[in-house]
Amino acid sequence: MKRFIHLTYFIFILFILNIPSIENVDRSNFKTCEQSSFCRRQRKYKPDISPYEIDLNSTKIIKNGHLRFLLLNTLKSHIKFKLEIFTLEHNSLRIKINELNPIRKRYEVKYSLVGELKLVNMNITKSDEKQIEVNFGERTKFLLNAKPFRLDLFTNDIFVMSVNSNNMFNFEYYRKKPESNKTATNNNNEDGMWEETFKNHHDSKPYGPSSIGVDVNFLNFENVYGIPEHADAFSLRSTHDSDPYRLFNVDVFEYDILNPMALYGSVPYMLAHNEHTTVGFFWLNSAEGWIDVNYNKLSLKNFFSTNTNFFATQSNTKNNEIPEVTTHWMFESGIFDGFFFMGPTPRDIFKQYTVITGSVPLPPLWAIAYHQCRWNYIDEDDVRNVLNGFEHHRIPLDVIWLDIEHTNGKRYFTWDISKFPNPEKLQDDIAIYRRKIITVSDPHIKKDDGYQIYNEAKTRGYFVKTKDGQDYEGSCWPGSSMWLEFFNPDIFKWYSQRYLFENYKGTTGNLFLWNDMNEPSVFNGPEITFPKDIVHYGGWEDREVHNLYGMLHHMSTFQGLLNRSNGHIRPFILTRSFFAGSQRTAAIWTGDNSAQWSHLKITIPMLLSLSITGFGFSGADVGGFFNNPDPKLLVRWYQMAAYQPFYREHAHIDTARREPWLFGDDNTRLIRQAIEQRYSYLPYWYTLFYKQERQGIPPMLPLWANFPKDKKIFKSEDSFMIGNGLLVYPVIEADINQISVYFPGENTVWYDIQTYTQYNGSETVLINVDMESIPVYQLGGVIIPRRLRKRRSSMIALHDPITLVVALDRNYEAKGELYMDDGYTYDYRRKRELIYRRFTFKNNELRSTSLDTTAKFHTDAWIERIIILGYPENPSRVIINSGDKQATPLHNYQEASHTLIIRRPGPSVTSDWTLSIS
Ligand code: NBV
Repeated sequence: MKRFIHLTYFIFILFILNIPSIENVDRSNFKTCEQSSFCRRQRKYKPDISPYEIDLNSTKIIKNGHLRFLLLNTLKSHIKFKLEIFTLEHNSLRIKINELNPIRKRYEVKYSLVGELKLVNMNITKSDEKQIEVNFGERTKFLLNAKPFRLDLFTNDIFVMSVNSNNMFNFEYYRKKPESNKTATNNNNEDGMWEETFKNHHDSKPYGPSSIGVDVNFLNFENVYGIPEHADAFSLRSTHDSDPYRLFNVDVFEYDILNPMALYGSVPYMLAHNEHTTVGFFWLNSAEGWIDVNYNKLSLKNFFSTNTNFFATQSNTKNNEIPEVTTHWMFESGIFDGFFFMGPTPRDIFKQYTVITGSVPLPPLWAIAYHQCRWNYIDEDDVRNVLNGFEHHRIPLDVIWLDIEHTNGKRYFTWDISKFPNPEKLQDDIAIYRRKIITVSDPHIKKDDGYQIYNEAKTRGYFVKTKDGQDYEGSCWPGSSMWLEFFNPDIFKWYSQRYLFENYKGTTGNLFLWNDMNEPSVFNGPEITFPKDIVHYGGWEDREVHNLYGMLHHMSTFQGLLNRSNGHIRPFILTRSFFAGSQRTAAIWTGDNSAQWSHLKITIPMLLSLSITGFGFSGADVGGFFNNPDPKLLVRWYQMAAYQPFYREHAHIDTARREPWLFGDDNTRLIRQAIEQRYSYLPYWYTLFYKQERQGIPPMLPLWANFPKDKKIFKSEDSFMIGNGLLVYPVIEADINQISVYFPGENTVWYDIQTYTQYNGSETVLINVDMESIPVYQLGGVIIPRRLRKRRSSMIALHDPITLVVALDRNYEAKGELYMDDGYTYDYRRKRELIYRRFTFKNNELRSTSLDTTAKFHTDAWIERIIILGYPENPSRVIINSGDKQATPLHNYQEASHTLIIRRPGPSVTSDWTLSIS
């Protein structure tokens, strides 16, 4: 019966969306740049000289670190803009441009920023009527040119970025609708300024044009990255022959890969990297955006002479030409609010962006372990059988998920009691191995007077309104639905309270949340989402705030989960839609991918783009959401995702069941091994997630983040790193028996984590692979903590002993860290109940010291094994000193692989100790 209902929905959706085939996305549901009138207008704007000029006589020093100027459009002299410059801590700069006296207030995003930004002093080193030059931060400066307006930015005296050097700054000020245009026709509608129709959807544009375009150019760079979410290359491709990259949160059914179409989330943040510097540009704007990317050569001859010396030091200043990436950013409304991160190192950039927008907080330990999901686990028996399957096949598992069918007719916060008569008991049973359950909660509310949430929200006027002030009604999974107005703080709070135990009946402290469809997805809306002219709280049109809706939804859910434990237990939420700042309260996944090798492959660039733009906790559906993976693809997916931050198997309701043991014993074993590898590295992952909270460094990194000078890897997207210690080259092609592995870095040495075979840096090696292989290498110089005992879940392994894998570099040295806490509460912050240890190997001694002496955490965990890779000879003696105790643990030396294994050295992970080898 359910199947039948589902099928009816499905056909209904195909009908509404006009989807002719279910194989691929129907692009006609989504606008091209040509069909989005502001993009069309901005894209063709390119005057020879920019009409925008700064009146330097207007310069006002508001305070040290904050300047204000008047910016004029010389073609429309009555329109004035204010340009503000803020020099921020950590080598960052903020530039805001807004109309001086707009006839309608323009929207400024506040939700992405964490608190007050700290200003630092600026030093005006030159100022005349043509330009001003200002030093700030560490060897960073900007040059503001008045006529025309142009901003040049320098890191370590090297010219890195410029704004409006291609004259594309174009600010559509708010204006009164001309009388003659009141009944707009094609002729007097000034290219879509006053209204616009897409398919059968009419956008009334009551306030007319309001878009902003600007060029931001990266000098001496050949690669730019970021601006997720797109199913595209990591090093962004030129859009010369395609549409620009689009940022507009939408639900794309069966998305295609390798194209710039918008997806579920948006982060208007781009990074550029070369062998000297990493820089970033973030335009805080929540409206629909488009970004063109072009790779050029810039002739120095045509460049203004004063700056030529800034290129002199650079290696590729050949033939008086330098590479340049020109980017053209276009947003439909809002203000120009640009942040420039001046680096110079990749780690500086991660810090700089996350100081502004926040970093991913340390998740509960179980959240970074393995998750089993499906649309849908049908009923309580099904859930129990799946859990038994994990027992029977000895596969570790931490979380089981329930999709929309667990509810009573897609009424979120309810249960279908015919299938889940006793959800609390189910959750208690799941908790035996400290496992968790996650239920889905979407933002559309079924229009049904018998549904309490609907009734209350309706009576209180809590739904999003149309331009005429009516409750906006659209269709989604439950049929006719309405959407909650999260922008209103009262509604935000009210929604968060729906998660309280007394309101969300049948739930226990063992249940966490999944927010889906929150772009939002509206089956019969324009581009499957809200009409742009609906009106949110405060009178803002969806046009202005569209990309924030999903973020507010999951932020409210986060608040709700936090309240359930009075702020004691770390929440976990997975969201599909996101914006800059979402990383503070939710993990994300890449939505409805497909069981194809090409989708397995694209996962790497997609997750890397997310990682470097703040989303260090992200993943893709293992196996592919749509369609059925063949066993090889499924196994390869498990193997790759074991080394990606969020690790969840998930599948569409119409796919064949896919639990790990359904593909024959060999494949079950391979999947088990992949998941076991994930569990064995959890102490390392957890330590990296802690560092991410503290320093903004994501656990999954592009190779260049660790080897910034190695030019061979600037475009790599077949491999990635976990922290600075593990290099992962997953097998992402069907039927191959060799892969080509490039080991980055000069003078580095790498160790295969299974065989301990050594490889040299800067070399490419053909590696033989079979279905068992997950090519992963540990960098010499790094110590990695692991847990090698096999357990049912991460949480019951919390106090298990640790194995240290010490990979020696060419100087026979190495270092690493271990972070531990209770795995689920905030006591690590409030009571400092944590352990943060440093391990250093040098001069034949391995030492464990505390990195945080104020911290305390009780654990019985001890060091049960130390594996030293690249040790040159069989030592005669190994002694360990811990406090006043001394021991001589057994050791074993493997000549062929130069591996020294020390068995049961015995110290507690909390104590200081020294291991001496002679
Ligand atoms: O809730 C059903 C699905 C969910 O399984 C998937 O992960 C989401 O991305 N949801 C989308 C709605 C329907 C998709 C066709």
